[in-house]
Amino acid sequence: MALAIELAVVDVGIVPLSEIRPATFIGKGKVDEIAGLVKTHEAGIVVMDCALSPVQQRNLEKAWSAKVIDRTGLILEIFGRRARTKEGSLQVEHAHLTYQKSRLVRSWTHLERQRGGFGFLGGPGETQIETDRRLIEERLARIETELEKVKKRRQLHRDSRARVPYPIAALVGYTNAGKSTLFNRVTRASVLEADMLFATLDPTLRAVQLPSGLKIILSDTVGFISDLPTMLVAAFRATLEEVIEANVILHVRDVSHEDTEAQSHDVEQVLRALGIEPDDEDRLIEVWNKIDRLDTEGRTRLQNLAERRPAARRPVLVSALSGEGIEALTAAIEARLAKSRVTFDLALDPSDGAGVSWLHRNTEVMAKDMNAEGRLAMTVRVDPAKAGVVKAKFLGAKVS
Ligand SMILES: Nc1nc2c(ncn2[C@@H]2O[C@H](COP(=O)(O)OP(=O)(O)OP(=O)(O)O)[C@@H](O)[C@H]2O)c(=O)[nH]1
Ligand SMILES: [Mg+2]
Repeated sequence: MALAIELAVVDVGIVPLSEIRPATFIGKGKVDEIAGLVKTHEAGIVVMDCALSPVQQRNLEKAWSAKVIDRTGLILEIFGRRARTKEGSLQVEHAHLTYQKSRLVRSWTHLERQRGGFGFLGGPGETQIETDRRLIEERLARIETELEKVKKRRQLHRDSRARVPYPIAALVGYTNAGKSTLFNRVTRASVLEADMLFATLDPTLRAVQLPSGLKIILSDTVGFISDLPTMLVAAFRATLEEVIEANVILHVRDVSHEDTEAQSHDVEQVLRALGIEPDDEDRLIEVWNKIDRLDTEGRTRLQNLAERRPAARRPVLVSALSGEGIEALTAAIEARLAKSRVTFDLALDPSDGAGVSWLHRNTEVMAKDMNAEGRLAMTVRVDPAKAGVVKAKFLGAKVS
């Protein structure tokens, strides 16, 4: 994760802990040892994969004369660099400030004693901590108002997209699983794809035409990670709204990763939190990615595992990098979408230009032909939600 924000890592170590020290998290001997390392390497930052209390962080910074950040701090830092849209940046800033605020509250007594009464910006009698807290709260309130506005605007976008007849397929998965690579492979577009964590922070949407001619909207999303700080889960829920509304969800897994099972489990937890049942075979497709990295034995093992699952829940083995298995994947998407879509066989008056163009705009036109009676026969497919409108507009339409 440190590499994800281009930090040059000079040393890595594991510190065995028998108990957590309230003052410094790790033991005195280790604190001294790391102080030596920081000095030798002239390191500016020490990253600790744990949750530090504000007091621990301050004590360690003092002992090492270096900046100390914990897991949440690092994730916030990465998110901050990756946010590309207005909403993304606002959400990250919101999470960051909430994090700071919680630290201010918890370190209240210490800070108050240290800086009490000397608040530069504060009114009479206001302590620094109160000023900091007030400033943070004001900024948080402003961000919330702005987020509301951005959200409303996005809802408008979504409403206009709801009028588009294309179904949505969303890519979800653990960070670095290969979602963006797969997105590119399928759309042949170019979005930021990189060997770094959280390369995609804001959802990316693209319309694609599947080999059968069916147009869908493919949505790339932010990667999941284990132990994501709760405040971030909340802040990033919004970026996953596309997923909640998707007709098909592709769960992309890096099956060449040693932790693939645990990662998959984490992703399923998040999906459940979003109200999506990971076992919903009508909506979910598991994509087992990076099979090019497996040896013959590993491949056979996975193929066997996949084949043991019932057909409706069988994962698709692919390599987003080499393109292997992509056809099977698009076929699986088609099959999944066809299940939930309603097909109509309509017979229109050939002079009904408005009707024909309405159908082209609002449905997926699968066939159009003049029939023996001189009527225009059209076969169209729509989302169940739209079936009523089609029926109402084209009375006498038969559902096939
Ligand atoms: N060998 C191999 N590498 C792959 C494959 N798919 C993706 N990668 C590599 O895995 C790394 C991560 O890929 P991304 O597509 O950025 O992953 P992501 O899931 O979008 O990651 P986040 O956006 O960070 O959540 C990149 O270096 C890709 O080149 C694959 O099928 N085979
Ligand atoms: Mg990505």
